[in-house]
Amino acid sequence: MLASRDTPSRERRSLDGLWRFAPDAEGVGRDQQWWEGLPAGSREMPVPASYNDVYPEADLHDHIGDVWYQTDVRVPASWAGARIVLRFGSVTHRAVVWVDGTQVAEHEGGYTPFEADITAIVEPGSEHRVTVVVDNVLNWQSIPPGYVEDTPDGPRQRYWHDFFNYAGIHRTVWLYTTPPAHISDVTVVTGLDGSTGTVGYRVESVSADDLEVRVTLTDAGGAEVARATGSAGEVAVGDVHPWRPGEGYLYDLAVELWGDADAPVDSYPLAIGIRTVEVDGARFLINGEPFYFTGFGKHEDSALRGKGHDNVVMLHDFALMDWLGANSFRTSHYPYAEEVMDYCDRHGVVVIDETPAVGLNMGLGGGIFGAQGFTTFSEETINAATREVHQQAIRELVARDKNHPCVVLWSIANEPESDTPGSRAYFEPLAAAAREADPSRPIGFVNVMLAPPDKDVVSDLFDVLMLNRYYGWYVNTGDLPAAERALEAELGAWVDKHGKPIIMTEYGADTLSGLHGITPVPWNEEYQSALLEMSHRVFDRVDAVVGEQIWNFADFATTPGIMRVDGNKKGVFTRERRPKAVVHHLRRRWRGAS
Ligand code: BDP
Repeated sequence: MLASRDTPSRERRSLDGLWRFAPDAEGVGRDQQWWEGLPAGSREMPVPASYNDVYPEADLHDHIGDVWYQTDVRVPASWAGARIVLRFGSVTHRAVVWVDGTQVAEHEGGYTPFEADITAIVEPGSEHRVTVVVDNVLNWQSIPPGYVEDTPDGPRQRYWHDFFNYAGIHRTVWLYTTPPAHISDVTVVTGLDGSTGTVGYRVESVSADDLEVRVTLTDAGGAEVARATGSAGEVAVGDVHPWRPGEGYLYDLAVELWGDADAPVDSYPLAIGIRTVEVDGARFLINGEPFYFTGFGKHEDSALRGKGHDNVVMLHDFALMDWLGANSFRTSHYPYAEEVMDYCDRHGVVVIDETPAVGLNMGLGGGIFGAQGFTTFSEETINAATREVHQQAIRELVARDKNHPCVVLWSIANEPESDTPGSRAYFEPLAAAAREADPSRPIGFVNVMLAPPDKDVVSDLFDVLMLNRYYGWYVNTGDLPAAERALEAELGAWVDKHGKPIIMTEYGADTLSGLHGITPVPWNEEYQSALLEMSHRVFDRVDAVVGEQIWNFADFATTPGIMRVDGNKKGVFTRERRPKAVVHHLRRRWRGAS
């Protein structure tokens, strides 16, 4: 799916700002047709943002079910004759959208964009009402899954993942135009052969049978380096400047539809990076060279905004990662905002791009992260219908992010059950679907500690091993010598069994900022440093380890639990992005700082 862009043939208007807002605790809004007008007394809500932490009431923080957003927008008179589209960057977890009295869109899944062609409904020059009902319920057929328990005190949302169920309109809402005959999708796959780069492209368009597709590639200095005509083809770039980790060199692929006139009917600029990604034995290659991932598992999470995209938080986080020398991160545990992906393209930050499939594991947590006593994969729990939703989440992620050079690996799930026949049956078609959606990139899933090499039954379906391991924290707690031996032994067993590259996608220790001790003891800052230093010693001894991404970049909000102190504290920064002592070790290790 293309992002909305300003081009000579396209215009756009952001609908971000304060919308009218009404929680619908009784679930009556759909029957009462609240799209005709929200009930009296409705409040305001910023877009984009999570709604949970904006007002002080616990009821809204813990709301389950529908909330309604509404705004008015005047469609510019100058848009007469254009195709007009309403586009949402993400609405968590599902949405129905009306323009005035007409339903125009319905979308399942909280982290990928969707849009509606509203040309037939709106009149340029007039004002129109846009209404969105946002449903945050997690059920057995949602990704991520959950269920609502009826208790004597009312409903309670249960789920198996370790971050707060923030909801709302989390990303920018655009109203934009295209010409009636327009470019609807572009797919680019790049290659390198010595000093020559190749750019394979495919353009899809609508109502454009009589039009010619022209593509022109220019370098970062604006000089044309290649051109071609036709809806699919390949162009070669001599003396290519590849996109590299740490250096996000981008070319511009101008895609145009031409008729008889002396200007294109439609034009769409796509920033592309020319690079290759490949798994070779136990090595992960970018542009044919071994790449070692350093960085973090992150969250889209900050005070007040929750999961609402915020450019200040985004830039500050990237500045801190750069300060540490981190070259990569994983979009744990859902696709991040499109602005994030664009930033990574421009700056050469390497991304492991993950779907929202987290918490597909009823064996985890022993009651800590939620209710237990379920079978993960069964007719009544995670079933064929869930798999369809999961498959759609994979397709939508690839459709959105396929052209981003920063994305080097798809992660189709985090810590799912992966040691039972049911898990194999569940994942086999999904691995195939991911490969079909994008044959050009490696795929993987993130393996949980409960499924070590002698138990795991799905890793052979994937190209890399991504391992989350908590030696020294959840096991061998406080005993780092024992943790060191156990971690090294397990990594050795993975090497013997699979011989694939291993990326350590999580390891770490909850750490209360400001808590110090002469001796490293769990929860103090000295222990976080000691645990990470121990882990790094082990990684350095195992050749197949090609990456280390610490859990987590920053402390983040979770559901309440006896293992959580005002959230998960495994950040190397606090939630306010103040450093913990371990950052100095990381700067020395990743940046060579003294
Ligand atoms: C892993 C999860 C991650 C948790 C982390 C932890 O992938 O979401 O936050 O452990 O326990 O199970 O801190």
